[in-house]
Amino acid sequence: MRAEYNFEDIQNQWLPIWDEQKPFDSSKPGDQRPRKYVLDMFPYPSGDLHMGHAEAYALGDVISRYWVQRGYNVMHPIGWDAFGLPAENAAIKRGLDPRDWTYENIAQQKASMRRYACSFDWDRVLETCDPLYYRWNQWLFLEFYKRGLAYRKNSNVNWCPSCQTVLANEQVVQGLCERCDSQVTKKALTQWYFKVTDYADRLLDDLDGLEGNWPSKVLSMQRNWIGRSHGANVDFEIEGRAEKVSVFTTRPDTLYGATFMVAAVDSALAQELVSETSEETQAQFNTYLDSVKKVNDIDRLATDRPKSGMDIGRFAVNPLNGERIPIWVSDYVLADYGTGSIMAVPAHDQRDLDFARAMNLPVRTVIATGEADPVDSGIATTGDGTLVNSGELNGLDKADAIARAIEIITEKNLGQKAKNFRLRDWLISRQRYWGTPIPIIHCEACGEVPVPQDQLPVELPSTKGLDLAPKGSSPLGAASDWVNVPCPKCQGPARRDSDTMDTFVDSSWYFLRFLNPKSTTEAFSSEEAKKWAPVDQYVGGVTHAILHLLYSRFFTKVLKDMGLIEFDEPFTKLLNQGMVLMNGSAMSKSRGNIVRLSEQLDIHGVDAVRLTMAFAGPPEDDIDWADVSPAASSKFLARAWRIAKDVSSEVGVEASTGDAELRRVTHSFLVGFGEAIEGFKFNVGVARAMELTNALRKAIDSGVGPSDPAVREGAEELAKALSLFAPYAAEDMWAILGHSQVALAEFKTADESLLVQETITAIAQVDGKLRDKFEVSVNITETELKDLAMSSELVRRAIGDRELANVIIRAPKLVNIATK
Ligand code: ANZ
Ligand code: ZN
Repeated sequence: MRAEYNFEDIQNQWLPIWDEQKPFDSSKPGDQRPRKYVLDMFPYPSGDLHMGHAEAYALGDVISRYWVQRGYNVMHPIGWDAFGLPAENAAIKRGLDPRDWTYENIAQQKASMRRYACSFDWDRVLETCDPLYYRWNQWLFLEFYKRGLAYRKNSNVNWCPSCQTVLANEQVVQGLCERCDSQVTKKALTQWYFKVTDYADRLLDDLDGLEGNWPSKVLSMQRNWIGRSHGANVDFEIEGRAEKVSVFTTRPDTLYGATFMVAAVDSALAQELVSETSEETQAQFNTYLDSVKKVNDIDRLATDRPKSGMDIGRFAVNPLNGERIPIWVSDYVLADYGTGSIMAVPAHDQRDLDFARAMNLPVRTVIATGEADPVDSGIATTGDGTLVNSGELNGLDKADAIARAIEIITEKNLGQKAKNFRLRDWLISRQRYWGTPIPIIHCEACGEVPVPQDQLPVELPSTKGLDLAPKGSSPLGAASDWVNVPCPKCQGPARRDSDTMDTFVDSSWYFLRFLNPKSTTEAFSSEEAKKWAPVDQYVGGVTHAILHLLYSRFFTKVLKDMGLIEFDEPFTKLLNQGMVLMNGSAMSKSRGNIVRLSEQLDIHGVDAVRLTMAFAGPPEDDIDWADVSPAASSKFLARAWRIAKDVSSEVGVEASTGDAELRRVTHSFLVGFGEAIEGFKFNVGVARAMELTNALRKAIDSGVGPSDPAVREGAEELAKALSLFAPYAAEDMWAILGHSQVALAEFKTADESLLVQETITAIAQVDGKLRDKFEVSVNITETELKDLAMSSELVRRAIGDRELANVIIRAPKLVNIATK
């Protein structure tokens, strides 16, 4: 046995033993333990593990290990989100195959995870770039296609000129490409979409069921992203046009206040309306349209942007009051939201008011809200009030007027109740190599033909002879042997679709693939899903709070409708860990503040780094590595380790004969520790373990002594608890205490009878007279006792309005108050 705590020796001893023992194997035949599924968001193999991974996996491990030690069969798998641009860009830069780059990084990360003692089930592993995995992306795509949930359309899409690929709305951050920060532009392209909007209502409504189990911030981000609004579509007649134009409004109550109409400048309607105007107007329109194409949607909607637009000289007729209003085109109305045109009510809508003021258009108040006049103040009034200037709506309040207006337009066939979502369909095709090929063949005679099942997977061709550099169309298009195939239907010449799928497709269902990751006959087993899914606890960064979670939720609902699973939501509970910072800012090469994990592990050891991550604060907070002390963690671990060394009683000695006070400390530790971990207060859990360590040290060094059975009991529970944070030290302590495999050692159940604290009667005197009595714990502090006395009605009455001269406290028995 080693004489001193030495993390390096301990790591070297236990790592190979664990590799053989496989304590986290979750598919042992006949395993009767209840099941739990704990999942960490899988990493992108961009290089070796960094401090961020170290935090995420340390925290995920606390939860996973905890439930194992509470007697559960925990499934805790790991995989790699292995497709995507960084591999491809690295490959282009260094002339490598993206496969080699990716698998080298995976091997490196895997080795680091093992060393880091992640409690993964190493028999449940996947890589999304493996044809064994992505063939099921293709299968799912075709299932979606059958159901009309995968479709192709031509539209103006976000285009990154530098990555030379389309981007989903979600990948455009403040007008810039999420990956390379270039200004994103619009381009008309035919692309593949998943019809997420079919599920918008369910995606929104089911969030209510996650309340309390997901961070409320994430729930509200999801809600905003889906963005449902209720209102009406109202039909306006257009002079000189047979069909009416429908506008979406959330405020049909303000119909009488509509003083002009605005069509999105880039809408089909605008094109059509302008085509019947003078050449001069058309030329002016085209110039304006060209300038707008450079602006992205977010900027277009910004209220603080100067308004632009033009009067196209045509007129609409208000369906309620027959008023003739001019039609304008502008960029502040979006072509693909609602109907692409609006009725403008400048008195009660700020953007309309800004526009009216800029263009000198009339403003008419139709609801008296008591706010300042919008014409004078420049601020639209949006509050509740009484309808005015509004014919049959006059006198109603806002809510009643909305309801009444909808009734009227419905009765008169002028429109109907409507709702709209901010959520758009998900653009999934990418013009890049390193992704899942879209399993469709284009035939001139037959059109889109799905690749037959027995020809899946459509594997990526080799990169030999392919130029991967971005050029606006997929590099796969140039792989002529691969791309030219006979049509599966008519055998005529046809071409494979050369786009690949957005990698968010890969991560939308991977949690199900872990159920049987090597299956060649199905995407996942519905039988296994009944046993394990949904994921009980999901752990990962808040950066994935919108898209990844939304898409996984969408897939889950589709899979349920396909009859493959029985639940609606993939992740029952969600924990978002914070980030690891250095000196107040995110680590980055340009700042030169990167802390290397491998270096930290070399200096402090795995356990100290993991413990530091857990102890730094609540998991959702950021950790500043400059403010924490892995050296102190290491010192603490040495202290705890020495407790195990000092225990001198026999293994299996009866604890009940041990020191009663120490037993009370250990058993109340068990309660407090469990509560802390289950409530995600891992830092509190560590603090409790430190308290137990101190109590044990004191007991060993004082009268109780190292041979007392209560010392062994405490030391054993301490080793089990530390196993969550510092698995190496804990395993070593556990071995010193005469056992093996601490990772599977279940916590003792706290003995209630030991928890009752002794109480005593305390008295409060005022000027020598007994005034009140309290039942208090023998451990009550002076302040607690004083507060108790001072809040007593009887004591306060006895003091009256006299000033206090002196208060003497003798905890736990006496408070003596003297007045002047
Ligand atoms: C008249 C009105 C009066 C409006 C009023 C608001 C206040 P949300 O809540 O985001 O759904 N709108 C409709 N389609 C639009 C488009 N394609 N681009 C830009 N704006 C559009 O907003 C719905 C409101 O935004 C609609 O209700 C419409 O203006 C505008 F006192 O109609 B409202
Ligand atoms: Zn054909």
